[in-house]
Amino acid sequence: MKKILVANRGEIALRVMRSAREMNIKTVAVFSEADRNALHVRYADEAVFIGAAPSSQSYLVMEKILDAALETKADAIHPGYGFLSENADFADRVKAAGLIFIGPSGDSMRMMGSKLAAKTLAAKYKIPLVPGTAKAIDDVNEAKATAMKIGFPVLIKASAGGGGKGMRMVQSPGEFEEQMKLAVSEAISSFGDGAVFIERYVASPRHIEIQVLGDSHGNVIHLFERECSIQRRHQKVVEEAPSSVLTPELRDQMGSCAVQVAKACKYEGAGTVEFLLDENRNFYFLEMNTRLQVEHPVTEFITGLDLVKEQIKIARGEKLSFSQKDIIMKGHAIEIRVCAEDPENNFLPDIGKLNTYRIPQGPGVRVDDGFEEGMEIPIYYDPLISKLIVYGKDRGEAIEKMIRAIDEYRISGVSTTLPFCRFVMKHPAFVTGNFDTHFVKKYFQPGMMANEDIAENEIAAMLAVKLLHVKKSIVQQASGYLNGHSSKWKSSRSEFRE
Ligand code: MV4
Repeated sequence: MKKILVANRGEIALRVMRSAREMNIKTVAVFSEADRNALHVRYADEAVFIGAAPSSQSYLVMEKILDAALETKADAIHPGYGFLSENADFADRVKAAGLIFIGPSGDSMRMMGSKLAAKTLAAKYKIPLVPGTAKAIDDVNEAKATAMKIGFPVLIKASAGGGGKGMRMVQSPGEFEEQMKLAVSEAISSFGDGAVFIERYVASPRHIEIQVLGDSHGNVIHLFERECSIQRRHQKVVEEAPSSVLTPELRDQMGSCAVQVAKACKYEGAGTVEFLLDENRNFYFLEMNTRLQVEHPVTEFITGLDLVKEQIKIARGEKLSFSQKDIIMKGHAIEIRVCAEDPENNFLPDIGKLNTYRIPQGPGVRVDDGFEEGMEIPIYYDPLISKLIVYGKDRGEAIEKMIRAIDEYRISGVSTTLPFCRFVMKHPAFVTGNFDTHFVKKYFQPGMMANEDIAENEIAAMLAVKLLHVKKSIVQQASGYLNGHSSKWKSSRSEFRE
């Protein structure tokens, strides 16, 4: 493999090119009209223009990417994440064009792209699944009877969905029929596939995923977990490894299940097996993501591996150079996503120019970004400016390092999620590790980030509402009182920890 075309943009395109360069492999960038001056274009050895700014006319057009690869005589394509990365037909077409797709086969992707097929496969290996239907439901009455057996609330999920898309909660039998009809028609219009299934609703889960690597010789290993419960509308905001709730035994069990899922679909490359963990630490397989994920750097920190290099070696047909027992995790890593969004305004994407852009540095700090000072954030793509990843000897040190790094970051010109991430790092529920996927909606409201003392007072006031059901006016009084007497409340705030 002498030349890789990277079919992506932004931080992930740069991330892939850096590893390729260290392996003495040439790189080709592709770029849209909006990315003429982008860093990934300047970093690559060659660059090919592929069309107008909207991704539907550039980064998503298979024909243009394939032509660019053939024209520059690249011998492989790395898809990054998003765009064409989980498109089974694209993987097949890359192969048919005589090129190497750095990722799993089209068949593995298709198998995991169908959540029902994935569940059926997992069931064969006795991997724990959330109680529910194992096949597509088409008869409403039968489905309703099943839902009654499972117990409400239930979730109706689209088989072709995933990542939270095409999910509907049903609270009671009376709503079932209507919700199911809506779910089916939504699945048809969004995915062209009306197959849906039902699952018991797990009320307060954690989202824990296992990183796996599989080679073309049938070897599969796992690289432990990433805790991704801090998310907003299915967009992860903070990711960390390891999870503070997994015991070594549970880690082994979940890891073995993930390896079995990957083996069952003959997985090649880097993949992620997603689980829900309930309050009693029961875990359930949800789905598999057949790409390198945004949050892969936390795994790189705790294992010392370079996942892109591993992907490239696997794509070259090499055997994994280690076995499960060689993989040791050490320390603690946390990643935050720095997005051009306004946390004070419902996380509305904010576009504009990065007037100031200075990144944090120092021991244990990694910034993966694709911008520099003076650049415009294009409106056409996702609002990720950078990923800030820190590594410490333990979770406490990693949190302290993250706060220090956030405070060093200087960005002006656009609003970012940095203050929100700082709020998370300081929140007692995060610090104690006592949180689930409802963290953001449970604890965050605009106005809480301005300064730490106020934020803590408002948390106290919010908890007071929850615990005592006191009237709003009293809480406002309390909040006013608290703002003037923060030290008193700070000293006793441990009482408010969940
Ligand atoms: C669930 C669930 C509760 N019960 N399934 C959302 C993403 C997709 N991968 C599956 N998701 C969920 N499935 C059952 N049976 C709750 C979620 C869920 C969620 C999962 C992980 C991380 C964040 C989430 C936010 C809302 C809902």
